Amino acid sequence: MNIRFNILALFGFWLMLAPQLLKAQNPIITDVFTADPAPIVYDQKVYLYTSHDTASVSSTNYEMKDWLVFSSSDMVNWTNHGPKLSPKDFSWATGDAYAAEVEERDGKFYFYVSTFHKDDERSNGGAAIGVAVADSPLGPFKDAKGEALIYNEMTTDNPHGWDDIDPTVFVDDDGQAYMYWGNGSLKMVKLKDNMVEIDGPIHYYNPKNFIEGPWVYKRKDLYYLVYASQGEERERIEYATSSSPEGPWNYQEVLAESAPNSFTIHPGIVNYKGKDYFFYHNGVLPTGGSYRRSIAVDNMHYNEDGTIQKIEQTDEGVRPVE
Ligand code: FUB
Repeated sequence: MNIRFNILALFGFWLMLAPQLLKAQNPIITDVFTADPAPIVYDQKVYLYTSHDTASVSSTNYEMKDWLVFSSSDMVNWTNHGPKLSPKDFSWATGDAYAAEVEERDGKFYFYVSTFHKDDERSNGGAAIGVAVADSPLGPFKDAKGEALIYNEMTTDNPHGWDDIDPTVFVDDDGQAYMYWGNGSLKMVKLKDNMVEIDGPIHYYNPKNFIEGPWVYKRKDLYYLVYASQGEERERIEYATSSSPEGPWNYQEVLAESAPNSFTIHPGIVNYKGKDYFFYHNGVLPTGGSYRRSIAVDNMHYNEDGTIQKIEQTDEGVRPVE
């Protein structure tokens, strides 16, 4: 009787502790190849918007047809909601579905995407940014403008045709929205309250070693610009801070080293239930690589002065959140 009771008690104790002992595995998504993580927290869940790598093993370029959405309540178990948007949903677009990000405002979800413009009367082609909108984080998303928000001819500081990629949108406490993006240089423009029109001129910045993939957010009174940068052989992540969303941006340091088996790395940051998380992608899944990437997540820690401790990229990932 006593022995049986003790065994049952031990089993109950183990069941209670198990969630704390368990960890996710990195990469967190293993059934498809995903890249360019863009997490948001909404209604007690993390929604993770991702690029979708479909290139063959022998391919030497991207093949990216749509954007996927995943969600989780514990940062460990992720539900795949499938493709929710594609360049085909924008009448003016053609080509690949590069990095995207979703921003919620007043119950609407704005899906900012980088893709490519058709050669037409508005643009001669090249990378462009569009925005779709929905009433739910899972869509259905529809082109909010019927035309690109940013196209190649609108930015003049870089001659290459793919400099208008990787949008990230940040809404400050006073309600002003800012969009940042770029490859080769960082660009910023204010958005109107409707989130689908630009408001004023485009500003240009050259953060140290900047390549692409900006992620901008505010913590306490400090603004953070985290970005993919020129590493030794592959991209890595560096960051800068500012007392204003308009800069100037003060360079800090390398935040994450290059990701294994992937030329690119791309940041996505959230605070969920009091903990800070750093999403990125690598190429470590079987048959993975620079065009067959996979998303991982690790813990992020701030120092007292607001600087961020270097990210440790782990195989184990993070512990489940209750
Ligand atoms: O995924 C395509 C491109 O690779 C993204 O737009 C960049 O940030 C890099 O991750």
